[in-house]
Amino acid sequence: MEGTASIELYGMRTGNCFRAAIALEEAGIPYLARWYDPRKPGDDEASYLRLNPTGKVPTLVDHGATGGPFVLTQSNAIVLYAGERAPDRLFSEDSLTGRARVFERFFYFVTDVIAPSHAGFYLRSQNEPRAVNLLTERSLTAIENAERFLSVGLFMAGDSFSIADIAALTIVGAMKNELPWNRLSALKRWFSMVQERPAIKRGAAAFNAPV
Ligand SMILES: N[C@@H](CCC(=O)N[C@@H](CS)C(=O)NCC(=O)O)C(=O)O
Repeated sequence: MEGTASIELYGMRTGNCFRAAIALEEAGIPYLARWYDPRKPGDDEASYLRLNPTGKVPTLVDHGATGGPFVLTQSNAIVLYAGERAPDRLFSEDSLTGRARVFERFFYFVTDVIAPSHAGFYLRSQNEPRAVNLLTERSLTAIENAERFLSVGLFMAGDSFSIADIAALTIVGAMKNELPWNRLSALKRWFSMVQERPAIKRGAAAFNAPV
């Protein structure tokens, strides 16, 4: 999102970076997407490592934060930061229990779906096919089990869009070719619906024309 951006988001075209960009878009927070590829860091490497010593993406820098520039280096922390700034848009419910449900579903996707999938991605590079298959199956089963969330509400945590949908969207998108869509009618309906959201389209394209 263009505008008076005091926020820079460094990243590239990966699920973790999309999640961060989509959260900023859905929250209506202006930011500047800055391309950084950890595998081809070039001359920017030293300055990037000062921001994020792991060398990974995404990294958010909020130049307008109280007390000076504020740096965040975990995609899901960036999602929560965006949510804190626009709770009505991203935490969906204002009741204690409604908000707890949003966090339950958000962490379901982060810990039970995204984490095993990322571990599997690493093990693929270590030539561990059996472990990769086990972890991939675990992620896919957890996505299939999310069908029940959608049988009682339009979105992952009820009838309003929330950070739970952002966490779900990026990993369902990444694993879409491996999912048994014929037995996931609610997930199919949800996936088509959320992909049409303008903020999601903008977030998914944030690193298409990098600065
Ligand atoms: N837990 C971190 C993971 C970040 C991460 O692994 N980023 C990948 C791209 S999706 C990366 O930068 N990989 C390059 C590398 O490991 O050198 C997050 O969610 O932000």
